[in-house]
Amino acid sequence: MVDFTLTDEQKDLRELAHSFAEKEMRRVAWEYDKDGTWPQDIIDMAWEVGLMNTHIPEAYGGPGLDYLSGCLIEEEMGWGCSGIGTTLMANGLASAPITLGGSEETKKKYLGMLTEDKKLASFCLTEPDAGSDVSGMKTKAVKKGDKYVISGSKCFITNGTYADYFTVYAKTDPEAGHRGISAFVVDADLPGVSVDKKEDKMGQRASNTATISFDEVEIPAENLIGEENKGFKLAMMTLDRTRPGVSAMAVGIGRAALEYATEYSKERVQFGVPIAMHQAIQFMIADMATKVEAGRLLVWNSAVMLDQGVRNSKVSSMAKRFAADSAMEIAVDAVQVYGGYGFIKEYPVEKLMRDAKIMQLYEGTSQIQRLVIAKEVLLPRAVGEPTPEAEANAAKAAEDAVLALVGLGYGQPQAAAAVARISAQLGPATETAALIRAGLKELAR
Ligand code: COS
Repeated sequence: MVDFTLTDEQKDLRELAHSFAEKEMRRVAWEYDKDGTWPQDIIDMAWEVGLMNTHIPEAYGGPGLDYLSGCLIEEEMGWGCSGIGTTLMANGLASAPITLGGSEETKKKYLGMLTEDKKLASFCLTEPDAGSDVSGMKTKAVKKGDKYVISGSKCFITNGTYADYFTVYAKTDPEAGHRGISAFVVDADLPGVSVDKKEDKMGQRASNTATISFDEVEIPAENLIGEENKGFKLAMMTLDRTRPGVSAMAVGIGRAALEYATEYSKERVQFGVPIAMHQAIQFMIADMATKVEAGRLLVWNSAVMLDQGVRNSKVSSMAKRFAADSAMEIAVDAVQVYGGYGFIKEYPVEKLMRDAKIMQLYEGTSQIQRLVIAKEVLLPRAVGEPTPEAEANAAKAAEDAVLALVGLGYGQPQAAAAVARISAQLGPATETAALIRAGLKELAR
Protein backbone atom coordinates (compact mmCIF):
# COMPACT_ATOMS: atom_id res chain seq x y z
CA MET A 1 0.00 0.00 0.00
CA VAL A 2 1.24 3.49 -0.80
CA ASP A 3 0.66 5.78 2.16
CA PHE A 4 1.19 9.52 1.83
CA THR A 5 0.42 10.25 5.49
CA LEU A 6 3.12 12.28 7.21
CA THR A 7 4.20 11.44 10.74
CA ASP A 8 3.25 13.87 13.52
CA GLU A 9 6.90 14.95 13.66
CA GLN A 10 6.91 15.70 9.92
CA LYS A 11 3.65 17.66 10.22
CA ASP A 12 5.11 19.73 13.08
CA LEU A 13 8.27 20.42 11.09
CA ARG A 14 6.28 21.54 8.08
CA GLU A 15 4.20 23.79 10.31
CA LEU A 16 7.35 25.29 11.87
CA ALA A 17 8.89 25.90 8.43
CA HIS A 18 5.66 27.39 7.08
CA SER A 19 5.26 29.77 9.96
CA PHE A 20 8.94 30.81 9.65
CA ALA A 21 8.49 31.38 5.90
CA GLU A 22 5.35 33.42 6.45
CA LYS A 23 6.46 35.53 9.42
CA GLU A 24 10.18 35.97 8.83
CA MET A 25 10.96 35.37 5.15
CA ARG A 26 7.98 36.96 3.39
CA ARG A 27 8.29 40.01 5.66
CA VAL A 28 11.57 40.97 3.94
CA ALA A 29 11.52 38.94 0.72
CA TRP A 30 10.58 41.68 -1.76
CA GLU A 31 12.70 44.32 -0.03
CA TYR A 32 15.82 42.11 0.08
CA ASP A 33 15.23 41.12 -3.53
CA LYS A 34 15.28 44.76 -4.61
CA ASP A 35 18.79 45.54 -3.41
CA GLY A 36 20.19 42.01 -3.23
CA THR A 37 20.46 42.32 0.57
CA TRP A 38 22.38 39.55 2.31
CA PRO A 39 19.84 37.93 4.71
CA GLN A 40 22.13 37.46 7.73
CA ASP A 41 19.26 38.15 10.18
CA ILE A 42 17.17 35.37 8.63
CA ILE A 43 20.14 32.97 8.63
CA ASP A 44 20.65 33.63 12.35
CA MET A 45 16.99 32.96 13.12
CA ALA A 46 16.77 29.87 10.91
CA TRP A 47 19.88 28.40 12.54
CA GLU A 48 18.44 29.08 16.02
CA VAL A 49 15.10 27.39 15.30
CA GLY A 50 16.78 24.39 13.65
CA LEU A 51 15.80 24.90 10.02
CA MET A 52 19.39 24.65 8.75
CA ASN A 53 21.78 21.70 8.51
CA THR A 54 18.87 19.30 8.94
CA HIS A 55 20.58 16.31 7.31
CA ILE A 56 23.71 16.38 9.45
CA PRO A 57 23.70 13.18 11.51
CA GLU A 58 23.14 13.37 15.28
CA ALA A 59 26.70 12.15 15.88
CA TYR A 60 27.96 15.50 14.52
CA GLY A 61 25.43 17.71 16.28
CA GLY A 62 22.68 17.76 13.62
CA PRO A 63 19.14 16.41 13.84
CA GLY A 64 19.83 13.73 11.17
CA LEU A 65 16.45 14.28 9.55
CA ASP A 66 15.18 11.97 6.82
CA TYR A 67 15.15 13.27 3.23
CA LEU A 68 11.36 13.58 3.07
CA SER A 69 11.35 15.89 6.11
CA GLY A 70 14.05 17.98 4.44
CA CYS A 71 11.83 18.35 1.36
CA LEU A 72 8.87 19.45 3.48
CA ILE A 73 11.03 22.24 4.88
CA GLU A 74 12.42 23.20 1.47
CA GLU A 75 8.97 23.52 -0.10
CA GLU A 76 8.06 26.05 2.59
CA MET A 77 11.35 27.92 2.09
CA GLY A 78 10.61 28.15 -1.65
CA TRP A 79 7.11 29.38 -0.83
CA GLY A 80 8.49 32.05 1.53
CA CYS A 81 11.36 33.31 -0.67
CA SER A 82 13.49 30.98 -2.76
CA GLY A 83 16.39 33.48 -2.76
CA ILE A 84 16.63 33.42 1.03
CA GLY A 85 15.72 29.71 0.95
CA THR A 86 18.69 28.94 -1.31
CA THR A 87 20.95 30.76 1.16
CA LEU A 88 19.60 28.70 4.06
CA MET A 89 19.83 25.37 2.26
CA ALA A 90 23.31 25.72 0.66
CA ASN A 91 25.05 24.15 3.65
CA GLY A 92 23.17 20.95 2.80
CA LEU A 93 24.76 20.80 -0.65
CA ALA A 94 28.24 21.67 0.61
CA SER A 95 28.17 19.21 3.50
CA ALA A 96 26.63 16.23 1.64
CA PRO A 97 29.93 15.02 0.13
CA ILE A 98 31.50 15.10 3.60
CA THR A 99 28.62 13.10 5.10
CA LEU A 100 28.84 10.62 2.22
CA GLY A 101 32.58 10.20 1.93
CA GLY A 102 34.47 12.08 4.64
CA SER A 103 36.68 10.43 7.25
CA GLU A 104 35.50 10.43 10.86
CA GLU A 105 37.89 13.32 11.66
CA THR A 106 36.70 15.38 8.67
CA LYS A 107 33.07 14.81 9.61
CA LYS A 108 33.67 15.76 13.22
CA LYS A 109 35.52 18.92 12.29
CA TYR A 110 33.57 20.23 9.31
CA LEU A 111 30.03 18.96 9.97
CA GLY A 112 30.49 19.90 13.63
CA MET A 113 31.52 23.42 12.57
CA LEU A 114 28.10 23.98 10.98
CA THR A 115 26.09 22.66 13.92
CA GLU A 116 28.12 24.33 16.68
CA ASP A 117 27.91 27.83 15.26
CA LYS A 118 26.23 29.87 12.54
CA LYS A 119 28.81 28.98 9.91
CA LEU A 120 28.34 28.57 6.18
CA ALA A 121 29.89 26.29 3.60
CA SER A 122 29.77 26.31 -0.21
CA PHE A 123 29.88 23.60 -2.87
CA CYS A 124 32.47 24.40 -5.56
CA LEU A 125 31.96 22.29 -8.67
CA THR A 126 31.16 24.64 -11.57
CA GLU A 127 33.87 26.53 -13.45
CA PRO A 128 33.69 29.26 -16.09
CA ASP A 129 34.37 26.66 -18.82
CA ALA A 130 32.87 23.60 -17.10
CA GLY A 131 29.20 23.87 -16.12
CA SER A 132 27.13 20.91 -17.33
CA ASP A 133 30.37 19.24 -18.45
CA VAL A 134 31.78 18.49 -15.01
CA SER A 135 34.62 16.35 -16.42
CA GLY A 136 35.92 19.40 -18.32
CA MET A 137 37.01 21.15 -15.12
CA LYS A 138 40.50 22.70 -15.08
CA THR A 139 41.06 23.22 -11.35
CA LYS A 140 44.00 21.04 -10.29
CA ALA A 141 45.10 19.52 -7.02
CA VAL A 142 48.70 18.32 -6.90
CA LYS A 143 49.93 16.13 -4.04
CA LYS A 144 53.12 17.44 -2.44
CA GLY A 145 54.17 15.42 0.60
CA ASP A 146 51.45 15.61 3.20
CA LYS A 147 49.65 18.43 1.36
CA TYR A 148 47.64 19.05 -1.79
CA VAL A 149 48.13 22.31 -3.68
CA ILE A 150 44.95 23.55 -5.34
CA SER A 151 44.82 26.04 -8.24
CA GLY A 152 41.84 27.11 -10.30
CA SER A 153 38.64 29.08 -10.33
CA LYS A 154 35.05 28.15 -9.48
CA CYS A 155 32.01 30.21 -10.43
CA PHE A 156 28.31 30.56 -9.50
CA ILE A 157 29.12 29.59 -5.94
CA THR A 158 26.13 30.03 -3.61
CA ASN A 159 27.08 31.82 -0.36
CA GLY A 160 30.66 32.02 -1.69
CA THR A 161 31.40 35.45 -0.21
CA TYR A 162 30.35 34.37 3.29
CA ALA A 163 31.41 30.71 3.42
CA ASP A 164 33.76 29.50 6.14
CA TYR A 165 34.85 26.53 4.05
CA PHE A 166 34.36 25.08 0.59
CA THR A 167 33.96 21.56 -0.73
CA VAL A 168 36.05 21.80 -3.88
CA TYR A 169 36.34 19.43 -6.83
CA ALA A 170 39.67 19.35 -8.66
CA LYS A 171 41.58 17.19 -11.12
CA THR A 172 44.12 14.93 -9.46
CA ASP A 173 44.71 13.03 -12.71
CA PRO A 174 44.09 15.49 -15.57
CA GLU A 175 44.33 12.80 -18.26
CA ALA A 176 41.68 10.52 -16.74
CA GLY A 177 38.47 12.49 -17.46
CA HIS A 178 35.78 11.93 -14.86
CA ARG A 179 37.96 9.25 -13.24
CA GLY A 180 40.61 11.86 -12.39
CA ILE A 181 38.54 14.18 -10.17
CA SER A 182 38.84 14.35 -6.36
CA ALA A 183 36.93 16.27 -3.68
CA PHE A 184 38.51 18.35 -0.90
CA VAL A 185 37.57 20.57 2.01
CA VAL A 186 39.26 23.98 1.78
CA ASP A 187 39.08 26.53 4.61
CA ALA A 188 38.07 29.95 3.31
CA ASP A 189 40.73 31.83 5.27
CA LEU A 190 43.73 30.03 3.75
CA PRO A 191 46.32 32.08 1.84
CA GLY A 192 45.53 32.01 -1.88
CA VAL A 193 41.74 31.79 -1.51
CA SER A 194 39.96 34.85 -2.88
CA VAL A 195 36.39 35.86 -3.61
CA ASP A 196 36.55 37.54 -7.00
CA LYS A 197 33.07 38.54 -7.95
CA LYS A 198 29.56 38.84 -6.56
CA GLU A 199 27.07 38.27 -9.37
CA ASP A 200 24.23 40.73 -10.03
CA LYS A 201 21.42 38.29 -10.80
CA MET A 202 18.02 38.30 -12.50
CA GLY A 203 16.32 36.49 -9.60
CA GLN A 204 16.95 35.00 -6.16
CA ARG A 205 18.72 38.27 -5.55
CA ALA A 206 18.95 37.84 -1.78
CA SER A 207 21.20 34.83 -2.28
CA ASN A 208 24.91 35.44 -2.71
CA THR A 209 26.60 34.03 -5.80
CA ALA A 210 30.35 34.49 -6.17
CA THR A 211 33.44 33.40 -8.05
CA ILE A 212 36.12 31.82 -5.85
CA SER A 213 39.72 31.54 -6.93
CA PHE A 214 42.34 29.20 -5.53
CA ASP A 215 45.91 30.30 -6.15
CA GLU A 216 48.33 27.57 -5.08
CA VAL A 217 46.27 26.93 -1.95
CA GLU A 218 47.94 24.40 0.34
CA ILE A 219 45.63 22.09 2.27
CA PRO A 220 46.46 19.11 4.50
CA ALA A 221 46.25 15.78 2.64
CA GLU A 222 43.65 14.58 5.13
CA ASN A 223 41.22 17.15 3.69
CA LEU A 224 40.72 14.85 0.71
CA ILE A 225 37.10 13.63 0.89
CA GLY A 226 36.88 9.89 0.27
CA GLU A 227 39.30 8.33 -2.17
CA GLU A 228 41.51 10.10 -4.67
CA ASN A 229 39.97 10.19 -8.19
CA LYS A 230 36.52 9.19 -6.89
CA GLY A 231 35.25 12.78 -6.69
CA PHE A 232 33.01 12.65 -9.78
CA LYS A 233 30.88 9.87 -8.31
CA LEU A 234 30.76 11.71 -5.01
CA ALA A 235 29.46 14.81 -6.84
CA MET A 236 26.80 12.76 -8.66
CA MET A 237 25.76 11.01 -5.43
CA THR A 238 25.55 14.42 -3.75
CA LEU A 239 23.31 15.79 -6.50
CA ASP A 240 21.06 12.70 -6.30
CA ARG A 241 20.52 13.67 -2.66
CA THR A 242 20.11 17.43 -3.05
CA ARG A 243 17.99 17.57 -6.22
CA PRO A 244 14.85 16.41 -4.35
CA GLY A 245 15.23 19.39 -1.99
CA VAL A 246 15.81 21.87 -4.82
CA SER A 247 12.79 20.40 -6.59
CA ALA A 248 10.76 20.88 -3.41
CA MET A 249 11.80 24.53 -3.42
CA ALA A 250 10.55 24.78 -7.02
CA VAL A 251 7.21 23.29 -5.91
CA GLY A 252 7.11 26.01 -3.23
CA ILE A 253 7.61 28.76 -5.83
CA GLY A 254 4.86 27.24 -7.99
CA ARG A 255 2.53 26.97 -5.02
CA ALA A 256 3.12 30.60 -4.07
CA ALA A 257 2.44 31.75 -7.66
CA LEU A 258 -0.71 29.61 -7.80
CA GLU A 259 -2.00 31.08 -4.51
CA TYR A 260 -1.38 34.67 -5.59
CA ALA A 261 -3.02 34.08 -8.98
CA THR A 262 -6.02 32.36 -7.38
CA GLU A 263 -6.60 35.19 -4.90
CA TYR A 264 -6.18 37.86 -7.54
CA SER A 265 -8.54 36.12 -9.97
CA LYS A 266 -11.30 36.28 -7.38
CA GLU A 267 -10.80 40.02 -6.82
CA ARG A 268 -10.14 41.37 -10.30
CA VAL A 269 -13.36 42.18 -12.14
CA GLN A 270 -13.53 42.32 -15.94
CA PHE A 271 -16.60 42.05 -18.17
CA GLY A 272 -18.71 42.50 -15.03
CA VAL A 273 -17.48 39.39 -13.15
CA PRO A 274 -14.34 38.33 -11.23
CA ILE A 275 -11.94 36.97 -13.82
CA ALA A 276 -12.03 33.60 -11.96
CA MET A 277 -15.46 33.18 -13.55
CA HIS A 278 -13.91 33.03 -17.02
CA GLN A 279 -12.90 29.58 -18.26
CA ALA A 280 -9.74 31.08 -19.81
CA ILE A 281 -8.52 31.79 -16.26
CA GLN A 282 -10.01 28.64 -14.69
CA PHE A 283 -8.12 26.40 -17.10
CA MET A 284 -4.86 28.15 -16.31
CA ILE A 285 -5.49 27.79 -12.56
CA ALA A 286 -6.40 24.11 -13.03
CA ASP A 287 -3.16 23.40 -14.89
CA MET A 288 -1.10 25.33 -12.34
CA ALA A 289 -2.64 23.38 -9.44
CA THR A 290 -2.10 20.05 -11.21
CA LYS A 291 1.58 20.86 -11.81
CA VAL A 292 2.11 21.72 -8.13
CA GLU A 293 0.50 18.46 -7.02
CA ALA A 294 2.34 16.27 -9.57
CA GLY A 295 5.67 17.95 -8.83
CA ARG A 296 5.24 17.33 -5.12
CA LEU A 297 4.51 13.63 -5.70
CA LEU A 298 7.74 13.24 -7.70
CA VAL A 299 9.67 15.13 -5.01
CA TRP A 300 8.30 12.93 -2.24
CA ASN A 301 8.97 9.77 -4.22
CA SER A 302 12.59 10.78 -4.91
CA ALA A 303 13.12 11.55 -1.21
CA VAL A 304 11.42 8.42 0.12
CA MET A 305 13.57 6.24 -2.16
CA LEU A 306 16.65 7.71 -0.46
CA ASP A 307 15.10 7.18 2.97
CA GLN A 308 14.60 3.54 2.00
CA GLY A 309 18.24 3.24 0.92
CA VAL A 310 17.46 2.93 -2.79
CA ARG A 311 19.45 4.76 -5.50
CA ASN A 312 17.13 7.47 -6.84
CA SER A 313 19.10 9.07 -9.73
CA LYS A 314 16.30 8.72 -12.30
CA VAL A 315 13.43 9.89 -10.10
CA SER A 316 15.58 12.63 -8.56
CA SER A 317 16.24 14.04 -12.04
CA MET A 318 12.56 13.58 -12.98
CA ALA A 319 11.54 15.56 -9.90
CA LYS A 320 14.06 18.32 -10.68
CA ARG A 321 13.12 18.47 -14.37
CA PHE A 322 9.38 18.52 -13.77
CA ALA A 323 9.22 20.73 -10.68
CA ALA A 324 11.65 23.32 -12.10
CA ASP A 325 9.97 23.54 -15.50
CA SER A 326 6.57 23.63 -13.77
CA ALA A 327 7.64 26.45 -11.41
CA MET A 328 8.64 28.51 -14.46
CA GLU A 329 5.40 27.75 -16.32
CA ILE A 330 3.24 28.43 -13.27
CA ALA A 331 5.01 31.73 -12.53
CA VAL A 332 4.61 32.84 -16.16
CA ASP A 333 0.90 31.95 -16.02
CA ALA A 334 0.50 33.78 -12.71
CA VAL A 335 1.86 36.92 -14.37
CA GLN A 336 -0.64 36.32 -17.19
CA VAL A 337 -3.54 36.08 -14.71
CA TYR A 338 -2.45 39.42 -13.23
CA GLY A 339 -2.37 40.91 -16.75
CA GLY A 340 -0.45 44.18 -17.03
CA TYR A 341 -0.20 44.40 -13.24
CA GLY A 342 1.80 41.17 -13.25
CA PHE A 343 4.58 43.02 -15.05
CA ILE A 344 4.81 45.67 -12.35
CA LYS A 345 7.24 45.26 -9.44
CA GLU A 346 4.63 46.45 -6.95
CA TYR A 347 2.81 43.12 -7.44
CA PRO A 348 4.26 39.87 -6.07
CA VAL A 349 4.34 37.54 -9.06
CA GLU A 350 7.00 39.35 -11.10
CA LYS A 351 9.65 38.32 -8.51
CA LEU A 352 8.44 34.72 -8.60
CA MET A 353 8.86 34.61 -12.38
CA ARG A 354 12.46 35.84 -12.08
CA ASP A 355 13.18 33.49 -9.17
CA ALA A 356 11.72 30.45 -10.94
CA LYS A 357 14.17 30.72 -13.85
CA ILE A 358 17.18 29.62 -11.82
CA MET A 359 15.39 26.40 -10.83
CA GLN A 360 15.80 25.25 -14.46
CA LEU A 361 19.51 26.07 -14.34
CA TYR A 362 21.23 25.33 -11.03
CA GLU A 363 22.01 21.84 -9.71
CA GLY A 364 21.84 20.71 -13.33
CA THR A 365 19.82 22.31 -16.13
CA SER A 366 16.52 20.78 -17.22
CA GLN A 367 18.40 19.46 -20.26
CA ILE A 368 20.97 17.69 -18.03
CA GLN A 369 18.11 16.14 -16.05
CA ARG A 370 16.67 14.81 -19.31
CA LEU A 371 20.12 13.35 -20.16
CA VAL A 372 20.24 11.54 -16.83
CA ILE A 373 16.64 10.29 -17.19
CA ALA A 374 17.19 9.12 -20.77
CA LYS A 375 20.39 7.29 -19.81
CA GLU A 376 18.65 5.59 -16.88
CA VAL A 377 15.73 4.56 -19.13
CA LEU A 378 17.78 3.44 -22.15
CA LEU A 379 20.74 1.92 -20.30
CA PRO A 380 19.53 1.22 -16.77
CA ARG A 381 22.49 1.20 -14.38
CA ALA A 382 22.77 -1.85 -12.14
CA VAL A 383 21.56 -1.11 -8.62
CA GLY A 384 25.14 -1.76 -7.50
CA GLU A 385 26.44 -1.24 -3.99
CA PRO A 386 24.00 -0.43 -1.20
CA THR A 387 23.70 3.33 -0.66
CA PRO A 388 25.59 4.75 2.35
CA GLU A 389 22.18 5.40 3.92
CA ALA A 390 21.24 1.70 3.51
CA GLU A 391 24.52 0.70 5.13
CA ALA A 392 23.91 3.04 8.05
CA ASN A 393 20.38 1.68 8.33
CA ALA A 394 21.67 -1.90 8.44
CA ALA A 395 24.32 -0.98 11.01
CA LYS A 396 21.65 0.60 13.22
CA ALA A 397 19.36 -2.44 12.83
CA ALA A 398 22.24 -4.73 13.77
CA GLU A 399 23.00 -2.56 16.82
CA ASP A 400 19.32 -2.74 17.85
CA ALA A 401 19.36 -6.51 17.37
CA VAL A 402 22.40 -6.95 19.61
CA LEU A 403 20.77 -4.80 22.30
CA ALA A 404 17.52 -6.78 22.03
CA LEU A 405 19.37 -10.10 22.40
CA VAL A 406 21.28 -8.75 25.41
CA GLY A 407 17.91 -7.67 26.82
CA LEU A 408 16.73 -11.27 26.42
CA GLY A 409 19.62 -12.43 28.58
CA TYR A 410 22.29 -13.34 26.00
CA GLY A 411 25.85 -12.22 26.65
CA GLN A 412 27.10 -9.25 24.61
CA PRO A 413 29.83 -11.16 22.68
CA GLN A 414 27.47 -14.02 21.76
CA ALA A 415 24.74 -11.59 20.70
CA ALA A 416 27.18 -9.57 18.56
CA ALA A 417 28.59 -12.73 16.96
CA ALA A 418 25.11 -14.06 16.18
CA VAL A 419 24.01 -10.80 14.58
CA ALA A 420 27.25 -10.56 12.56
CA ARG A 421 26.68 -14.14 11.30
CA ILE A 422 23.09 -13.35 10.27
CA SER A 423 24.14 -10.09 8.58
CA ALA A 424 26.87 -11.88 6.60
CA GLN A 425 24.41 -14.53 5.38
CA LEU A 426 21.75 -12.04 4.28
CA GLY A 427 21.70 -10.04 1.06
CA PRO A 428 22.14 -6.30 0.52
CA ALA A 429 22.21 -3.98 3.48
CA THR A 430 18.63 -2.73 3.01
CA GLU A 431 17.28 -6.27 3.16
CA THR A 432 19.47 -7.04 6.15
CA ALA A 433 18.07 -4.06 8.02
CA ALA A 434 14.48 -4.94 7.08
CA LEU A 435 14.88 -8.59 8.11
CA ILE A 436 16.57 -7.80 11.40
CA ARG A 437 13.86 -5.23 12.21
CA ALA A 438 11.13 -7.79 11.31
CA GLY A 439 12.84 -10.35 13.58
CA LEU A 440 12.97 -7.83 16.41
CA LYS A 441 9.26 -7.10 16.04
CA GLU A 442 8.57 -10.83 16.18
CA LEU A 443 10.66 -11.15 19.35
CA ALA A 444 8.83 -8.23 20.94
CA ARG A 445 5.44 -10.00 20.55
N1 COS B 1 25.68 7.98 -8.63
C1 COS B 1 26.83 7.27 -8.62
N2 COS B 1 27.64 7.17 -9.71
C2 COS B 1 27.25 7.81 -10.82
C3 COS B 1 26.07 8.56 -10.90
C4 COS B 1 25.26 8.63 -9.73
N3 COS B 1 24.13 9.32 -9.74
N4 COS B 1 25.95 9.09 -12.12
C5 COS B 1 27.03 8.70 -12.82
N5 COS B 1 27.80 7.92 -12.03
C6 COS B 1 29.05 7.26 -12.41
C7 COS B 1 28.83 6.26 -13.54
O1 COS B 1 28.51 5.00 -13.01
C8 COS B 1 30.15 6.27 -14.25
O2 COS B 1 31.04 5.47 -13.49
P1 COS B 1 32.32 4.71 -14.10
O3 COS B 1 33.43 5.69 -14.11
O4 COS B 1 32.58 3.60 -13.14
O5 COS B 1 31.93 4.25 -15.46
C9 COS B 1 30.60 7.72 -14.11
O6 COS B 1 29.92 8.24 -12.97
C10 COS B 1 30.30 8.56 -15.31
O7 COS B 1 28.90 8.53 -15.53
P2 COS B 1 28.24 8.93 -16.91
O8 COS B 1 28.97 8.24 -18.03
O9 COS B 1 26.77 8.75 -16.83
O10 COS B 1 28.58 10.48 -16.99
P3 COS B 1 28.36 11.41 -18.21
O11 COS B 1 29.65 12.09 -18.39
O12 COS B 1 27.69 10.77 -19.35
O13 COS B 1 27.25 12.42 -17.64
C11 COS B 1 26.45 14.30 -16.44
C12 COS B 1 27.47 13.17 -16.55
C13 COS B 1 26.33 15.15 -17.68
C14 COS B 1 25.09 13.74 -16.11
C15 COS B 1 27.04 15.07 -15.27
O14 COS B 1 28.24 15.64 -15.67
C16 COS B 1 26.13 16.12 -14.68
O15 COS B 1 25.26 15.80 -13.88
N6 COS B 1 26.34 17.37 -15.07
C17 COS B 1 25.60 18.47 -14.48
C18 COS B 1 26.34 18.97 -13.32
C19 COS B 1 25.51 19.89 -12.51
O16 COS B 1 24.44 19.55 -12.06
N7 COS B 1 26.04 21.09 -12.29
C20 COS B 1 25.36 22.03 -11.50
C21 COS B 1 26.32 22.61 -10.53
S1 COS B 1 26.17 21.98 -8.96
S2 COS B 1 25.15 23.42 -8.10
